[in-house]
Amino acid sequence: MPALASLPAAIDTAAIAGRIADEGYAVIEDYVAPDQLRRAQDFVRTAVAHNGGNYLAINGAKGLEGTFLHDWPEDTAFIALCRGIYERTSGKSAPQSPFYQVLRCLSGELAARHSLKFHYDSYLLTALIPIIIPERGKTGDLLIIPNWRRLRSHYALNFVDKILLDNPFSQWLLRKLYERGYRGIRRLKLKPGNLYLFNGYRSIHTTEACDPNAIRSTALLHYVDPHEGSGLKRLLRGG
Ligand SMILES: O=C(O)CCC(=O)C(=O)O
Ligand SMILES: [Fe+2]
Repeated sequence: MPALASLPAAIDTAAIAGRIADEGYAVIEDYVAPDQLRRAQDFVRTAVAHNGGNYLAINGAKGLEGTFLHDWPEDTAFIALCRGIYERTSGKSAPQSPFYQVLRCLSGELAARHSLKFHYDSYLLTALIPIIIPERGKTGDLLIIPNWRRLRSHYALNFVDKILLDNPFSQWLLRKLYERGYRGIRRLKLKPGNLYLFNGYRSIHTTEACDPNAIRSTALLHYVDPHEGSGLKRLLRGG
């Protein structure tokens, strides 16, 4: 089965990389075919219902059989797209690294705990496909301060960045800025089936809160960990 909607023959990865650099993100509208999207939505609704209406996350493709999410990390067109963006952005040839995949389903009381946590991703490129987005009330927009930091040459510097961001004061400050409508924090209204691409490693970002009785689900593929070979990283993560 064709996993995703077929792309225009000559998808312009240079233009997409340019948009990510200049505007902070790029969108490919209706990337997922409608029937594939519906199947993934059914999967999420069932999974959340089995979990008592509560938050859940699935790492990797296992368990996602029968939905496009299962085939997505192996999809040739999608891999070519990410490799192209990576090469245009970094000027280097893309490594043979696998994607790190997560399916997030925010729902129920635990949803709040997984919202408004500003962070950097460990991987350079983040590809996000919204599966279900609430249409009313708090819609769980993506908040992003694009391309806020550079790629760090050493894991130690990256680690310091993360500590500077992941502490109560910085989180409080960012939430205040967000509440006051600070313009540096962009707000992306997400549409199911679109593909959103941004530099997750370089951009401070998070999910806005959404109503606990709604479901907000996104599928993420993270591409290229620049500190993969770091001994310090292995040491700090215990192996
Ligand atoms: O679900 C989203 O909109 C973003 C999630 C995210 O940033 C992450 O899982 O790293
Ligand atoms: Fe993230």
